Amino acid sequence: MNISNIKTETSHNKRKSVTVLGLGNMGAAIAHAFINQGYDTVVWNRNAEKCKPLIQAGAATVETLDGAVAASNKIVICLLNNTAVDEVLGQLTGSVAGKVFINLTSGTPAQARVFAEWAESHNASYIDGKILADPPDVGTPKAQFMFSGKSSAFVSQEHILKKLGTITYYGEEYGAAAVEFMAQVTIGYEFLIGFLHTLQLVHTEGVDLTAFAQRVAGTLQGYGPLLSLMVNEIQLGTYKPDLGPLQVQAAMFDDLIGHRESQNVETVRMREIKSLMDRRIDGGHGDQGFSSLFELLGKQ
Ligand code: FVH
Repeated sequence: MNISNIKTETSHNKRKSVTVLGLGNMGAAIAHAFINQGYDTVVWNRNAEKCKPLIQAGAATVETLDGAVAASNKIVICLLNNTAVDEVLGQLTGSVAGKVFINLTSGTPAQARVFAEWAESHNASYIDGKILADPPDVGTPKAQFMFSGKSSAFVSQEHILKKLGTITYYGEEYGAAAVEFMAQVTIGYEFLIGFLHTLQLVHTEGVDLTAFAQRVAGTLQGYGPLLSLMVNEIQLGTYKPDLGPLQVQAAMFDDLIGHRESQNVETVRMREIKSLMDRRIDGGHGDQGFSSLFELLGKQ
């Protein structure tokens, strides 16, 4: 595969060329979105086989990683994890001065800051991006993209980033998008593992899971105001008895745990909540609400 079919970076198409490093499920979806939007899209993947469908769709490719990075001023990276990103960036030998690296790989705020330092030390710019979407949604408003980094760099790339989906900018602190991403993903997993536990429980009791899931979806509608109320209580430090006083809530937990045990459903998470409640009650806060457990969840 040769580079000859790549238009050189001239002023007329400077805004219309992009390189995508990483053509897994998500990376390929991103490359397709750029191709569909008429961008001169250069693709690279460690396993070059994955370039072929993109070439058929209109992408260009090059033999080497350096060549792919040299072919555009916008380098979008979407690899399995930031260990891979570190490995790939470490393989670059050419100058990257003046380029903008847009890293869409999942990762931590600390990793974002390290890559930003790398870019700045090579006279390049860095935008950290995180994705809350499934690959088929990329290129539609359903796909949520979070970004952070220097506002000048973000604004200069906003036009192309908008082509990927609904974008939100979290500010100049390089790790800000990753903070939001990690928090949103964590809440999702925390909720969904609880949901799976409860599906096990109702399943053992012969409840129809589809109907139950619909009822849970309805109940979740009411959680918005409760989240704001709990944040307010944490900020005030007053901990009004949301969900009722802790001592009343704790009294119900022996039954909750006993019921799960009787159905051979895992009780580890319920026991963790009960022990937190007991600690708060023993500390003289039995009249406070569930939000007061917040006081026990930081470094003790
Ligand atoms: N897929 C999804 O639904 C989620 C949605 C939310 C965001 N994630 C994140 O997107 C990143 C990429 O995920 P992915 O689904 O594309 O992952 P894979 O299909 O497994 O592709 C992984 C690509 O990474 C390349 N790669 C892995 N290790 C290395 C390495 N050491 N050096 C160079 N490239 C590496 C791999 O290359 P190859 O195995 O094909 O040669 C793929 O291109 C990810 O952060 C998700 O958390 C997706």
